[in-house]
Amino acid sequence: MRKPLKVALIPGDGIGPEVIASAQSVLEATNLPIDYCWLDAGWETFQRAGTSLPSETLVKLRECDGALFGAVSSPSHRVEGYSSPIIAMRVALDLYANLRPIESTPVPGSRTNVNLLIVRENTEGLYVKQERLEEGGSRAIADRVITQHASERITTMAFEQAKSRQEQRKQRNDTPNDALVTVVHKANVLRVTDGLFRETALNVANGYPSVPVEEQLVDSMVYRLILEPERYDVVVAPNLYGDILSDAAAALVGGLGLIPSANVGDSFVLAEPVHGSAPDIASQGIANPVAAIRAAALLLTNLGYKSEADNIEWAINSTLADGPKTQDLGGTATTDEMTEEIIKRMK
Ligand code: GGG
Repeated sequence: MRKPLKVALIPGDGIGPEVIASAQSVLEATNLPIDYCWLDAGWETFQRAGTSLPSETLVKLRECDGALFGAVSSPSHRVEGYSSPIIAMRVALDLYANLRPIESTPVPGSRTNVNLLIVRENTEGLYVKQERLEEGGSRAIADRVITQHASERITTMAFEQAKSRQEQRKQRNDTPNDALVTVVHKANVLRVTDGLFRETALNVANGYPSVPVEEQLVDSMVYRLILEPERYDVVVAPNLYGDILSDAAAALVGGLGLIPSANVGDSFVLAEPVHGSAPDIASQGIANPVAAIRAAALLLTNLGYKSEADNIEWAINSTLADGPKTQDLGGTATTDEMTEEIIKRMK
């Protein structure tokens, strides 16, 4: 018998606790042996404990096989001593790739034939948060760091994902079978930083002659993504571009309430919904749990439990097609009702 998985649950703020509770119920319904470890992080943790990421959280996280994070509401204004815990966790655990699958869903308004993966660099760019004020506060500067090392490993991840997606399509006899990696940058303006990202990415591409590659400026990428999302397969981008592109892409397939992500490193995975903490609907029991449940499925896939993950995905799509739906999808179901329906439909 396999030893139980140890999964950390970090609910965070706003709707985080509600959707993580749903994801845990679905994980329990898989009947996999899982030991859970509840950990603190977020704005509420900061208000209570004076830190948004207690050192105990990081110590315990490292003892787990993987983690599921809810959401955080970092304030938009500067608060002395506060910094975003999710960004700190990505850096501390070297979770250098943020994988965001965007697929057509059976809900009204979703575009058809969309099946793409956004591979977002997760540790640098503007998110190094090296900001300062000059000239008595009238000039604000942010350093934007791009390294060859991070650009190389994120692009390698993108090409490896493209190869494995191609293999899966072949096995399912899906058409079209074409892999494509789109490298997103703005090297025509940011010649040094995005220039290094572009050059490094295209060098990595040379090692994958069987996977076609193209490059796209980030502004035209947004335009083309909205015009013809079905032409994309794997999209790799520096940190902030990847973040913005994935919210835009979510809007094409039913909204942020449906989209999961996995922060992946060489030895750890932390999955989370792409959405934030939605404080306007927190504690009302009406949040859409699907993105968090999908994040749980992504976690299982990354931990080697693909058939359990596929079962969860199947039950979600079946529920989205003809089951009760939460308000963001035009229905009246509560978080619990939608979760229970998904569990009921799992095989
Ligand atoms: N589950 C993803 C999430 O919480 N997104 C919002 C986010 O990343 N915010 C950054 C922050 O508030 O620190």
